[in-house]
Amino acid sequence: MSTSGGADLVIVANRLPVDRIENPDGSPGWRPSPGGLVSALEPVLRANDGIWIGWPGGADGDTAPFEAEGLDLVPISMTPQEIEEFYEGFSNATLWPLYHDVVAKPEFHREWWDSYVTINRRFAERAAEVANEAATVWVHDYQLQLVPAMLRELRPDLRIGFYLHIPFPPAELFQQLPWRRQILEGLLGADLIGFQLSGAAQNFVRLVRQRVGHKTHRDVVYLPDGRTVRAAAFPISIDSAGYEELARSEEVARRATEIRDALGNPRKIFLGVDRLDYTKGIYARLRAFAELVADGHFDVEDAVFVQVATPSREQVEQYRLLRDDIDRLVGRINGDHGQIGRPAIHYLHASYPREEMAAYFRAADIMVVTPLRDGMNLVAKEYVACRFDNEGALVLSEFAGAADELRQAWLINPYDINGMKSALLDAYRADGRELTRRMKAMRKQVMEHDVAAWADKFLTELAAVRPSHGKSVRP
Ligand code: GDG
Repeated sequence: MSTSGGADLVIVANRLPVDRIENPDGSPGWRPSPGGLVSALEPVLRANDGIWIGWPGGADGDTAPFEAEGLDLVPISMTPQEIEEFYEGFSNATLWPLYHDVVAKPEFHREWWDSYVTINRRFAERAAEVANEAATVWVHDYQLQLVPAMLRELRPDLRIGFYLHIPFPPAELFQQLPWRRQILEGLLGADLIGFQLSGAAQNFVRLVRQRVGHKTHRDVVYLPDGRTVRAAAFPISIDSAGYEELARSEEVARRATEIRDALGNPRKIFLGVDRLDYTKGIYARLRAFAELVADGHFDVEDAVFVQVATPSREQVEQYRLLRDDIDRLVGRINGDHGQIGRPAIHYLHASYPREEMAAYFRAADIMVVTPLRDGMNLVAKEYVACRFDNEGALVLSEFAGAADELRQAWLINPYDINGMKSALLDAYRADGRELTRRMKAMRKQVMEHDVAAWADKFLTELAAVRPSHGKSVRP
């Protein structure tokens, strides 16, 4: 933040990039939350007197800006009722399922919508206060789709970008939303709207033409006031070199060996790593594996499945139901196929440090990523980045954004259990040459397109939409 208290670059995201912790002396403190977004944006934030606006989690009312890990942070507070209606409700029980192919039924409640508007306004007003004249504001994700238009109204001098991390649904599904027009108009407040895939950008442009009636040509929307908005794909990535470096470390190598030993050194280890979310296809994946065991293709000496499911959105009913379903399925599979001290599925409902995840990636022979729908899926890319040995197989859903880039994975339709079973078997049986051929090609893609390149491309193209408007951000 400059001495005037303003910033030339403002990131607006639902969450701040830090987690609350308790210091050894019992005082409260902050720790940077793990994730590529923070590490990608940190250098740009530093170079541009940047500020990050977000919710710190929890329901305290503190709104004073603070510094943590050298980042200038501006907290947005929410009451318990707002958390319930805006976050658990409209964001995670309306928009999340609607944008993921309606794999769960979205709930539409007018009070939730009212709360969504209130909170979006709170973020927009705060951004309007802290942004310098002609600054760049980059708004993130589905929780904040109204912020671009609200902010533009308050501060027409700003350059505004928006990035959607999750899929943008086809018109046929988006149409269900009672507030569809408001969402489209909210997004159109931005100069550039980024999506994971070009199909999502096309869905958006088509909806704007049909529902709002604006003129469009290819990826550009022409507004009646003469302004243009571009909607394009910017597939997100990871800190690829950072993951590779971690995977190469001795501690991670040692821990990977320890993990294999603890699992009884089976011939092959299958691995799943996901937030415990119904979009991730965990249930069908475990069933496919269990059927392969039941069919006699392998027993617990040959193969085990490790599923790490990170706790997520535990206040939302659908997530509690999913947890019960998975608990029951794992219990049944292990009851049917496990041996004393050797379950078929090792199920960990917990979250681990990055180093531990890298050790799992190194220990696993077959990474199984089978979402029913996923914007990108970073886990698939992290696995690839960790396999500097050019070994390891990736089984990947066609419905993850990552499938567009990782063409050499064993691609599957997660709704087709038999197809999934044969892909798991093929990956299990593949010889070293085949694995290396595929992994090398995927590594080229992931190592050459990292998250820093993603952020750089988005900010460069944001500046190019209306070159004479707004200051330039230093990449
Ligand atoms: C959304 C979109 C899009 C998971 N468990 C642990 C842990 N993780 C990390 C993974 C990965 C991240 O969390 C999850 O990212 P994904 O991309 O797989 O999925 P979402 O959380 O749904 O993310 C998605 C993404 O946004 C980015 O735009 O790709 O499509 O849905 O980095 O490694 N990390 C640690 N411990 C865990 O236990 N440290």
